[in-house]
Order: sequence, then C-alpha cells, then structure tokens
Amino acid sequence: MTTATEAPQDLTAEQEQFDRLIADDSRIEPRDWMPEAYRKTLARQISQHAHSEIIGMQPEANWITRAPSLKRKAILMAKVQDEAGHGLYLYSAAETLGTTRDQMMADLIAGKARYSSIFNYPARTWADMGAIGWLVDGAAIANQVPLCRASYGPYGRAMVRICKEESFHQRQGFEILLELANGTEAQKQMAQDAVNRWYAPSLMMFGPPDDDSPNSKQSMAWNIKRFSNDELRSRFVGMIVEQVKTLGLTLPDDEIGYNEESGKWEHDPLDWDEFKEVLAGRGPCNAQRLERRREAHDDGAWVREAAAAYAAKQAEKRTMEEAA
Ligand code: BYC
Repeated sequence: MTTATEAPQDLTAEQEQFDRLIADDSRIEPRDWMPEAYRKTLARQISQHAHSEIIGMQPEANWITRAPSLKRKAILMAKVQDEAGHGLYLYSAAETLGTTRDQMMADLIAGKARYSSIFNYPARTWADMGAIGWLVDGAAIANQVPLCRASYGPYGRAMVRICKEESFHQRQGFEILLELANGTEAQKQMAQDAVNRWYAPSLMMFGPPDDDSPNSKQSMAWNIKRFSNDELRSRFVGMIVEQVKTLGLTLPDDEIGYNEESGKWEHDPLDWDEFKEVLAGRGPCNAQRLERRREAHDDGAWVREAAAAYAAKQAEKRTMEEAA
C-alpha cells in the first residue's frame, strides 16, 4: 500500500524515469508515466493534425468530379482516400492519450478545435490540385519528416507511413504543374496563378514566427518538435526555390535568397494578420469547411450506429462462447 509520504517520492521517480527517456532520445509509450503537460501538448498537436487531414480532404475532393481525365480522377481519389487514412491513424494515436475520438470529433464540429490554416483557402482551378500537392504536401513533408522521430511512440510511428504517402502526393502535384506549365499559354498561366495563390499560405503552415510561438520551446525540449517553425519554413523555401526552376514557373517573392551569414533561406515577410484572422475562424472558407464536416458527420451517423451494433453483437457472442 502506498502511504501519503511515499507518493511524492514515487512521482519523482517517475518524473526521473521520464526525463531519462527523453534525455536518451528514447520513446515514451502509452503505458509509461508522463507529465500531464506532455500528455496535453501531444493530445493537442495530434488531434489538430488529425483534424487537418480530415478537413484537408475537402478542397481536393471538390475536384474529383472535375478532374480532366480518368487517370487524373483515379489518382486524385486515391490521394483523398490516403488523407482519410492519415486522419484515422492520427485519431488512434491521439486516443492512446486518453481522449476519445467522439470527443475530438465533437470539438471539431463545435468549432472548438484547430486544424491547419491552409485548408481555409479555396481551390479555384484544376491547377490548384497541382499547387496543393506540390506546395501544401511539400510543406507537410518538411514539417512531418522530423516528427517521425517524435518522442511519443504512436505519433512517430504513424508519421512514418504518412510521410511515405505524402511523398507520392507531392510528386503527383508537381507532375500536374509540370504538365500544365508545358501546355498552352493559358495552362501555364493557370499553373502560375495557382502557385501565386498557394505560396504564402503554404509558408504559414509552419506556424507563427519563433518569437511568437508559445509552444515551440517546450515541445522541442520534449523531443516532440525537432526544429523550430522558422527553421522548417526556411528549409522548405530552399527546397522549392530549386524545384520551381524545373517547372519553368516563378515564386511570387521578391526577397527570396540564401543568407550566407545565418545559413537560412529568407523570403518576403508574411501577412501574420491574415494568419490570425484565419485562425480566428474568419478565413475565406472556414465556415464552409465546418459546415461540410457537420453534414458529413450527420450523413455518417447510420454507419457509426451499425458499426457499434455489430461490435456489441460480436462482444456478446464472445462472452457467451467463453462462458460455454
Ligand atoms: N494552422 O506555438 P505554436 C496535410 C496554432 S495536413 C492552424 O507554434 P505548435 C494535408 C497552434 O496550434 C498537415 N493553427 O504551436 C492534409 C497554436 O495554437 P493552440 C497538418 C496553427 O503546436 C490533406 C498556436 O497557433 N500538419 O498535410 O508548437 C490534404 C501557436 O503556434 C498553425 C500538422 O498538423 C497553422 N498553420 O506548432 C493535403 C503538423 N500554426 O493549439 C495535405 C503537426 C500554428 O496553442 N503540427 N497554429 O491554441 C505541428 O507541427 C505543430 O502543431 C505546428 C504548430 C507547427 C503546426
């Protein structure tokens, strides 16, 4: 039996064990003790990430019926299905921290949960499918490859598979743009216009500047985040500055360049007021995205009910078999 005087010592031992695992760059698993703040931070980040995948299906799903060929339709459909899968692995990872999927979904639908700012922008033309794949999935990869080494086991493991699929997504987007950029003048213009519109929002995906990022320091100390928001943003700019040359397009940025002294890629200042507006729910598509999610949730009620009834029946069958 634990006495009152032993309890704080046990907690210290548990904290020490946790600190040791983090210092050794080992993994924390769901069965391990973890500080409440670590659990809360992970549940926040992983659930936001899951919501982003699910809401992120919408701008592209809107284009499935309008894809220019059967091949493009099949590829786009597979990509959107992949995003649903990513959402599911991530909800499962978040559930290991003690929050139920029902609760996470209720928060999303009530407008209480965050998801990536990027999905509140409209996808206006077919070229946007290219720009989303190249820039949005490209930014996601730059952000998520380091998350494969996140200290929380279920999150890091989910990210490995997700990153593999994101690489395919990025290539398909690049290839859409490449084909348009080498097409008619009007197609090239459409590709350039899409890149112009998605460029700044994709840089904002990495989150606020480091001096305005309240969570980064602690998340880095816990080996959840491995690099700061600005570090990853700069790295991403360095990647796309080369790739855009192959496309024969340009980035809408006059200040882009490598700073030898800091060793960082620099870019035009971003409109952080716009970012804050989007986070406050006042972006171009926030209301529409949530409305669509609510409709989909209501439409899917019968599937959830049927699945729950089936699971209950199976459980009853098992109990009877065990009793026999
Ligand atoms: N959008 O202290 P900070 C995909 C919030 S989906 C909205 O820097 P942190 C795809 C942040 O949550 C890929 N909110 O926070 C899917 C925090 O608010 P709270 C999605 C943002 O967590 C379908 C506050 O601002 N990827 O690829 O250390 C189709 C202060 O920020 C954003 C992920 O989710 C934003 N952009 O760092 C196609 C990656 N940025 O919670 C593609 C996983 C910041 O304190 N997440 N906020 O109220 C992360 O890596 C980190 O959570 C972030 C932010 C870098 C996003």
